Amino acid sequence: MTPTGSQSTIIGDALPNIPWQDRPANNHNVVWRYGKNPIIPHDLIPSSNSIFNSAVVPYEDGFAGVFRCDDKRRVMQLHSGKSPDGINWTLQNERIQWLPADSQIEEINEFQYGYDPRVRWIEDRYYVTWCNGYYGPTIGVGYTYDFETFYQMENAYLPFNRNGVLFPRKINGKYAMLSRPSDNGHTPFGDIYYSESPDLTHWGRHRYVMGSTSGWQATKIGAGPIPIETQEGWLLFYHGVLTSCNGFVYSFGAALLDLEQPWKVLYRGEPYLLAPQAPYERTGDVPNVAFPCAALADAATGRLAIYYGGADTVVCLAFAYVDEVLDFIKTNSKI
Ligand code: BMA
Repeated sequence: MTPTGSQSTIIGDALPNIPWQDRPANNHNVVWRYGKNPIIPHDLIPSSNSIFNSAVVPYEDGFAGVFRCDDKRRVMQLHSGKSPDGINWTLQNERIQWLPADSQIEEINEFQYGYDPRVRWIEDRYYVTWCNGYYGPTIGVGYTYDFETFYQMENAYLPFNRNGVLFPRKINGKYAMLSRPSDNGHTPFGDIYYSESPDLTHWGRHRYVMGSTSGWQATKIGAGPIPIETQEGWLLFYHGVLTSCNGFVYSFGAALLDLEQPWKVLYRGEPYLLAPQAPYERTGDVPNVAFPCAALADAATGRLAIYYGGADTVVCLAFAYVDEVLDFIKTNSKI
């Protein structure tokens, strides 16, 4: 495969400082790993047992993010971080203390746990969604302007739900989110749904998007990074899970969703794009997990940098060209 030229189908901003490493000459995969993975070790900050499944965005001259840091009690926490280059990170040792966005939020603002964040600039601020403990997992919603002070809004849904992923802009005048209704345990099922909201508080008009199928995505699936807008549709990286005789195995692949009606799946790649095969994906607190929560995109070159958790222990980075991902989805789709 040859690198894409200077044009790409991404609708969005150029990101000249996107972290990047060319595909090694002997690598023929559409998605390839950063040679110095993992980029964040499990003990980057003194308070953490493990750091993984985290979300980053361009911020000022560099990058910022919200990180899943399980603490040494093994409680799942969210921490803020910043980086000049998207690879070397400084994380706050203390967890994010969510402030109620308004007085009605105070009664749900008792933080139980938070994990698997997603972050995106939408209109005038950085919105964060995460799996929020409220008598079981549901989708927390909040925002920040500076990655120092964070405000919590209403939970989007009733428990139980996970993998709440906002679209980067309103669609047909409404905010839009993917999510994965679930149960209170290690859910052995799971399909992706679409919901819309006039105000990021009241969510409805729920639509089925797609479900588990076979092979690497036989047990359950869930949206990964914020969908990337392209001229051909929304590019969605998502994780898929299979149940082996040794437990769940988390890989990721991609699908293309209709721009105006994103619950309509245009193409869906049958093979995975990345499966847990590197040592840091195979070995850790939860073996055999590659779990993407963020992707940076450079509209000028079509370069993508995908951030994913390795084995529920470390943060890893992988790269791809958007046009090659789209080709892969289209030529390997049964839809
Ligand atoms: C899911 C979530 C993810 C985790 C995965 C594998 O239910 O907890 O954060 O990566 O399990 O353990």
